[in-house]
Amino acid sequence: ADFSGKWTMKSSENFEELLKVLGVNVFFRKMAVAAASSPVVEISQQGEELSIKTSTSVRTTNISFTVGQSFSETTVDGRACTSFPRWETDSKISCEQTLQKGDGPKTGWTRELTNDGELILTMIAGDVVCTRVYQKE
Ligand code: RET
Ligand code: NA
Repeated sequence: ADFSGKWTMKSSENFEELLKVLGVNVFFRKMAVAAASSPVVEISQQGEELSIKTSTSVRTTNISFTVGQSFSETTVDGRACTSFPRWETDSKISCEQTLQKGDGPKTGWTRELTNDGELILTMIAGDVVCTRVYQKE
């Protein structure tokens, strides 16, 4: 699968609940929810290597990784973690995160390309699954 492209978000479920279970207070939660309502995601992929830039007005993240190799990133609430991405199917990457310091709910994400050409991002924390659907710009 090739995730490359510029993606805009079409729907989002449970993003605020995700931040809540991670312990983000209501003030920062509302700020984050507002900003995260119109993210732009740019992905470039060459084989097993992906670079993903996620931009919002208050926070932009850049990650680069090779599927099958661990890398450092941050959880959605901004804590340093070690991530291990792997192919769950040939069109879905599943990533487990381990906090570098302290503890908290178990976190991770998945990114999947659908047959309709959509990108589905899930972010997981404890029992909460946030699902965000993107389409190519
Ligand atoms: C934190 C907490 C501190 C205050 C703010 C935050 C903002 C987070 C944002 C996250 C966006 C994530 C996206 C993910 C994938 O689609 C770090 C929660 C303002 C804006 C767009
Ligand atoms: Na998003």
